[in-house]
Amino acid sequence: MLQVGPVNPDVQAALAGEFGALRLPDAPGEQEDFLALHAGNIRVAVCSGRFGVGTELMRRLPQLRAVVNFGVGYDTTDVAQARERGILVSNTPDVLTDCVADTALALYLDVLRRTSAADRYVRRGDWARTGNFPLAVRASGKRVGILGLGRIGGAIARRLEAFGCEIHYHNRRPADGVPYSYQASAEELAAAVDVLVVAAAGGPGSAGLVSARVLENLGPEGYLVNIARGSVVDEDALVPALAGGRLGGAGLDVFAHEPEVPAALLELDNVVLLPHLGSGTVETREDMARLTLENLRSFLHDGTLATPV
Ligand code: 8YV
Repeated sequence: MLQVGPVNPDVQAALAGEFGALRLPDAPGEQEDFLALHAGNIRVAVCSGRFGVGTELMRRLPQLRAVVNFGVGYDTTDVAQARERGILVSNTPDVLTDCVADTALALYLDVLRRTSAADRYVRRGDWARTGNFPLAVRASGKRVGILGLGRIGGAIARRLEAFGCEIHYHNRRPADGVPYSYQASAEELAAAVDVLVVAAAGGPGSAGLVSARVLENLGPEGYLVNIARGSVVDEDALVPALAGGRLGGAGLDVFAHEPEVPAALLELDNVVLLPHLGSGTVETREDMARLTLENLRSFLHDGTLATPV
């Protein structure tokens, strides 16, 4: 068994103890020797977050039969190759839906009502020095577009309904039985709403879906919230749009090159920046760890996964 990259502490403890997993060295220079020695014996890989079983690593593991991923997103693993070779892949759906949706709402409220910016204003002593904080934008009753109305997108939409928002969405195909307005493209979705919330899965199919044109359609009065993957947004277009006032603001939990955040964003007061903490609560991470280990034990027991992708 192989551990790829850092994983949650509970999973880590089980991997090192119960499963006696080997850890792939982080330094690329050391990986070569490690793989020369162990690659032929690896049947299961466990990974998380930014570190998956990508194209090259998967090619180097001829006996690989399962990839167990801590996290709902598995865009760092080469699922096309896995499918071709009959390698099973699991993730941790459902258990993190509420927390990630809560994070989207936190960003939504923060970027529109400017609570983090106002907090900085108080801490700087500006309230006493210069008077009241400038007025923010109303968060209730807005037109909101959900890009990717899956489990997490749906949970975000239900929360926004309670705020009296008018919900639009775009998926590849209209979803059955949802009461929201379908828009045929990301461009059309952005043109129809005040706030665009990105909840689409990452990976090659969604890369750059929030393009310069989408941002232009949102416009100077529009806002972007992203709790999905940085790759879904054209970050090279986003940063100058925010800096140049061509987009009203953004609440971002994810970035194209994590943990790097574009330096220009740090200077902007109309941007809320989080360090990819969407699922980051004690309870949810415990549930994710439990589900990861359930997948692992199930595979070792009878070759099946509890939550295959
Ligand atoms: C990370 C996430 O997996 O589930 C996902 O897809 O992005 C997160 O929950 C988590 O931060 C562990 O790295």
